[in-house]
Amino acid sequence: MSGTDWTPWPEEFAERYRKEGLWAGRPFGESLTHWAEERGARTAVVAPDHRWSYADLDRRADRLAAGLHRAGIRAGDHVVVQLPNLAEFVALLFALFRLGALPVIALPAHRRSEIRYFCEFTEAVALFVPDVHQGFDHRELAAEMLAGVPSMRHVFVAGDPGSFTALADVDADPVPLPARDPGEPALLLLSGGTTGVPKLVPRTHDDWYYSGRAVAEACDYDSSTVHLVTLPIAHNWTLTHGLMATFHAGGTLVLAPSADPDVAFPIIAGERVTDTGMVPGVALLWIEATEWTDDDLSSLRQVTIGGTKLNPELAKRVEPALGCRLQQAFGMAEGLCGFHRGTDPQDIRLLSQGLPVSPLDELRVVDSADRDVPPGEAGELLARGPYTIRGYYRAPDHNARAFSSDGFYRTGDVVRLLPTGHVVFEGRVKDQINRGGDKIAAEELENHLLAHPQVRDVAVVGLPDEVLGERICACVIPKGDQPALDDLVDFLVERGVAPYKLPDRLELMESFPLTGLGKVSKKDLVARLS
Ligand code: J2J
Repeated sequence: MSGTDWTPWPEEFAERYRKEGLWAGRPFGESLTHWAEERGARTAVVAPDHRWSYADLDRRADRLAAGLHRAGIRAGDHVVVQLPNLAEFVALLFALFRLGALPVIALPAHRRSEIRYFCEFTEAVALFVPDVHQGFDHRELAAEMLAGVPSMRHVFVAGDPGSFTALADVDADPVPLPARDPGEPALLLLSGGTTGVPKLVPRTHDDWYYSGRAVAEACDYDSSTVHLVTLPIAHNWTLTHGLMATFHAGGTLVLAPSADPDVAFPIIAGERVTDTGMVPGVALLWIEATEWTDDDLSSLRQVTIGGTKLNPELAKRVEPALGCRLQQAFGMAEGLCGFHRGTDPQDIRLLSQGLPVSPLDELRVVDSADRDVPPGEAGELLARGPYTIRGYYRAPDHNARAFSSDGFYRTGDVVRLLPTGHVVFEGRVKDQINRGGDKIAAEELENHLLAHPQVRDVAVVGLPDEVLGERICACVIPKGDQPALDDLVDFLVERGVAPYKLPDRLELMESFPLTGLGKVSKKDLVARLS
């Protein structure tokens, strides 16, 4: 990746992270080789498509890397990976790390609007998709990308490939590949986002490996850990807390196709799952399901809840219902994450969202003029540290706003710090909606809606919701005939917007309340509509 595409840590910070032993200086491809030598036959991945030992995974990653190399994919190429929870996703990730091709990790729910942007913006040469997932034929979308994106040359399909190449057939005898630089980006994650177009998060081998290790330590993972992933594996949270932390500890990663208790509970019983992560809405479903299920959940040691704030009343029900320890977690694709520790007392685990995982995480809580607030008071969280990025991919203008001049990431989250260092989430200053853990940038949705012929102006806000935390409300000043919610939803679907971004509610208005500076006051809109 070229020097203008991403922002490395200043040398004095990089040196300190190396000297303190946080950055291991080992690229991921090599880590897997090392794990396979050490652990051989131990089970690494269990998924609907395969059950692989560490040695199997290592072999498959090698053969896949060689097959992709034969197809013409090279170090420095960008590729877009949009795969659900399959073992092949894990092998592909390591194959790409070995090749030095940079994956953009898209969510299975993304559609034409997002995928096209990722492909064009990164000049991707390949797209990896499932055949049909949750009723959507990804091969049709891939055909559009191949026809419409000039850089795109290959489509690989997990499952029935149609006219494309089956991922399962990408297989060749391993070839020598040049060593990778662990200080360079290994993958591009998606930011939750606040802007008109999504932002990409470049994570290096060094920083991302370290975050996996730090999470494994915070969660007390060891070789007996069996971690179940029910959310999409493509989320930073599941990738770090699931994949990286579990592999770091030598445990087993179990990938489930869904968080539905009917699917997940028999897997917990069958695989003797010890740990899993979920958003609060799924926790509620699971708690309710324990009343009628007789699946054996006794192997669970800990469930981790995060992504959006867990209500303390729901938090209290978790341990009695699921029979295991509750841990809360917070984090962001940009890096910083926090988890509760085994030694944290119950009140801390019920009322805070976690403790940063690294001793070298630096947190500031500031007011609107960037001054530190008095200890214990709420303000915006700024973060810097060994696994928090210093800039988004190819976004110099946005970076100037999203990072302080001394390299702190402005999270847009309003928090308060307890004397123990635990973080309590209080709200948000960023223009984003958190719908059950799915993040929606209001501006992105507003841009789409402004293109609708019956929309003169629009403001998208999150309204409080008991189960999801927030729901999406589009406030519209109409032009001509008044649009209905279905009209707007159909329009967004037609434009290829991911289903999780579709508004739940429409409010028609004649004008918007304004702030003193003449901007739309979303705070007043939310207060008026809640
Ligand atoms: C309130 N808001 C939270 C929480 C994240 C671990 C856990 C989650 C993510 C994640 C992650 C929250 N309570 N417990 O990457 O490693 C909101 C904040 C944050 C944004 C980031 C991880 N946990 N949030 O959710 O990149 O607003 O990462 O800035 O998807 O989610 O979203 P995302």
